[in-house]
Amino acid sequence: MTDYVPPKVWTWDKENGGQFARINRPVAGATHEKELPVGRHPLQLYSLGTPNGQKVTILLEELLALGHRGAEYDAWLIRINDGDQFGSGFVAVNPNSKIPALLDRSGPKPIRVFESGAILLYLAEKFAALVPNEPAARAECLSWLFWQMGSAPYLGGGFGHFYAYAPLKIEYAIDRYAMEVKRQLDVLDRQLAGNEFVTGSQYTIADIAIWPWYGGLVKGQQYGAAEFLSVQDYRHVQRWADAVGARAAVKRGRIVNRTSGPPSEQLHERHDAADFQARTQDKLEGMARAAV
Ligand SMILES: N[C@@H](CCC(=O)N[C@@H](CS)C(=O)NCC(=O)O)C(=O)O
Repeated sequence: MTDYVPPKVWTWDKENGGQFARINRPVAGATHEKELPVGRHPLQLYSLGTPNGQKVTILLEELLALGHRGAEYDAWLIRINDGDQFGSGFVAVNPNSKIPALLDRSGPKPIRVFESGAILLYLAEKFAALVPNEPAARAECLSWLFWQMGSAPYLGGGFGHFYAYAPLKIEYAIDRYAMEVKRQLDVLDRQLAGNEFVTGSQYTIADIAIWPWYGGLVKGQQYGAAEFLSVQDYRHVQRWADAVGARAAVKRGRIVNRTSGPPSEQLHERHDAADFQARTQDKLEGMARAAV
């Protein structure tokens, strides 16, 4: 416990520390003028390979794998630690200044879409893929999609923040969010006990939304918290995480716009399907150089 007593009126303390202190601020809007680049494809994605960013690149790779050529995309890197999300061009696409943000330039007038859940639904509807049409199946899919959108802030903003990023370890906060994250994992584990994918036998945008967060968590890729949360206990989530992670489109999508992890799992920008191949080639040449 601390002896902090909140003042009558909160004021912005720029010195409050923490990993994201440099970019956090209590006001919205652009901080500087900066146009966004535009590539040759119908879809322009401005993002970063965090779990929220991965959702969209995985869906785009799945759509391309299904043969939807209209899903060709340019994925531009938005470095949030450098404040790119506060550039005027980005704010025009997402007034909330968070990745991912999408501009669909396939029609006469560009359409902007922000919020990862909205982008998933927009693209799934646009290509009539990976979201069921039948009312009951569609309701189930949207319920799990929005479950993820509502749950992620507890996992990332709550648990992840206080366990991994906060400048001090606060037992009360870590306990509160660890409890909620374990409850969410149990919700998912029970659902997956009787279902191959989250909503049944069909792989949908619900799986695509949930996998980068909870799949990553149970596979030990989030916050270094696998042991702390006993993630091995969620057997059905583990099985599902492996199955989704083995899909070729997921393997491609999860590395787009990534700037952390092993270099072989980072493709900073994607403008062509051949970029994945080129990255592998670079890696092989790098290994050959290292071996000389
Ligand atoms: N609810 C939003 C959350 C997006 C979000 O939190 N994005 C983070 C990266 S994962 C971000 O851009 N943060 C930059 C900032 O807060 O300034 C969504 O799902 O799209």
